[in-house]
Amino acid sequence: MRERMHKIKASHGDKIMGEVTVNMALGGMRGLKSMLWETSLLDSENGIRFRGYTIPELQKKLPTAKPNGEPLPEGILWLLLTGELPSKAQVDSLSAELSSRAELPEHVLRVLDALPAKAHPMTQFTCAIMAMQTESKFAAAYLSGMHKSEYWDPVFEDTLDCVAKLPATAAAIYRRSFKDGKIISPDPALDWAGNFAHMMGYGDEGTKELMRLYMTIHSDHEGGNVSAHATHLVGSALSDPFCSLAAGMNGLAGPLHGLANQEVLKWLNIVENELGDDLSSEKISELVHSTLNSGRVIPGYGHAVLRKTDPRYTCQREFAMKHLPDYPKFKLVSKLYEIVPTILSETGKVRNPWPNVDAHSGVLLQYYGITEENFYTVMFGVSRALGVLSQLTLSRAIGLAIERPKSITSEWLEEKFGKV
Ligand code: NMX
Ligand code: MLT
Repeated sequence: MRERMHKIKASHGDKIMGEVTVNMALGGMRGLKSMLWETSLLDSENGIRFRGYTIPELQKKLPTAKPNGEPLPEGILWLLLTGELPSKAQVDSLSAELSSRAELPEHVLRVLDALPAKAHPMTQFTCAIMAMQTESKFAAAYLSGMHKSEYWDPVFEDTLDCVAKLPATAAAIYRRSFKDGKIISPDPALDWAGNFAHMMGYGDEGTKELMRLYMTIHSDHEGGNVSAHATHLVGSALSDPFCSLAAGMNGLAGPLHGLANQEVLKWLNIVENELGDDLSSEKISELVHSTLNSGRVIPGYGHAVLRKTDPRYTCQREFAMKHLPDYPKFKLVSKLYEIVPTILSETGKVRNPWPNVDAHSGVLLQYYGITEENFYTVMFGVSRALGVLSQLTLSRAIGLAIERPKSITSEWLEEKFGKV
């Protein structure tokens, strides 16, 4: 990889990739091509491709736990890290490797216990990730004075350690916040996602299959989204993977990003209560307008890059049609899909009126009994770690530089382009 990167730099280093407008600087850098992200690429029309593969392709090509089942997320971790599709034996070996690294340092649970059980699960999650930082092999190796060409190796070790420990961490948060607080030990015979469901207290096959799909599709969404970019930025200062991931997770906790899945459920519950049995288009339109008129967004709709329905929404819809076609909350989600895009388009300002991943995920979890929506972003975060930490390993392998873009002031703009 390094050799290829040197060649790309030597051959194309001074080529121009695009232009930077004032709107980009003022508008969240939308569309600005300015970072390298190898693990996935987002197309505005067709959605995410993980190392070139679409979600439907991966549902066919990645090893599964059962015949015609959902992909095992260990498979996507392998793919993101190596660029190659793994065999079932390789996925099983990675499952075993993660399982051997899964035990939590005892103090992580004590850190969690120091927080009130009603602290938001995302707050607990980032605190627990920071508590695990004591175990960072990269931080220890850096302190002992390693050569920069070797950074990737302990970053890779930390990546595996962290990914291995996140399900138990998240499950501990779930159990202390919403259940009896008793920790459920992992089942060494289970895969990474199946074990996550099991440790949360859900032993049935349906929840395990949903967890496998959920963990696969939320793993990566190219580099510019807030959680990926934050992880990347902090990692570029050679902060270790635990510090970097915690930064990303604090970004994921924002309602315009990962917390949207929680917000969707809260909003769906309000809509459901208001509607009663009346699923009429008129009544739903009224409620959508009332949310917009109160200066709030419709959670789960819109996207900074996508301009069509998110394929992650579509595959969850297909899962619902297969496993829970008559579930009333699924029917409501489907009805909203018919109505919301037209209303958002009519505002004349929403660039993408279509649903994103978060518009669907909560309803599937509700069906299987995971009804505590404040926990949903933690599940998103466990999955997102697969992508952002894989890229962090690759970033250190190819020696990407510390991030330091140039900022400007409004006076600078006026001096350059004219006083307004
Ligand atoms: N409901 C109402 N207004 C919206 C929505 C929406 N779902 N989406 C965009 N807009 C508004 C947006 O607030 C902005 O208004 P204003 O000019 O008054 O500030 C205007 O439309 C133009 O925004 P866009 O350029 O279309 O969207 P942008 O790229 O700035 O933001 C999101 C993208 C995803 C932040 C935005 O669509 C949104 O807030 N959606 C709802 C929250 C959500 O579902 N987030 C989850 C994203 C996926 N994820 O998991 O991270
Ligand atoms: C994501 O999965 O990160 C979201 O869809 C947000 C984004 O890509 O900007």
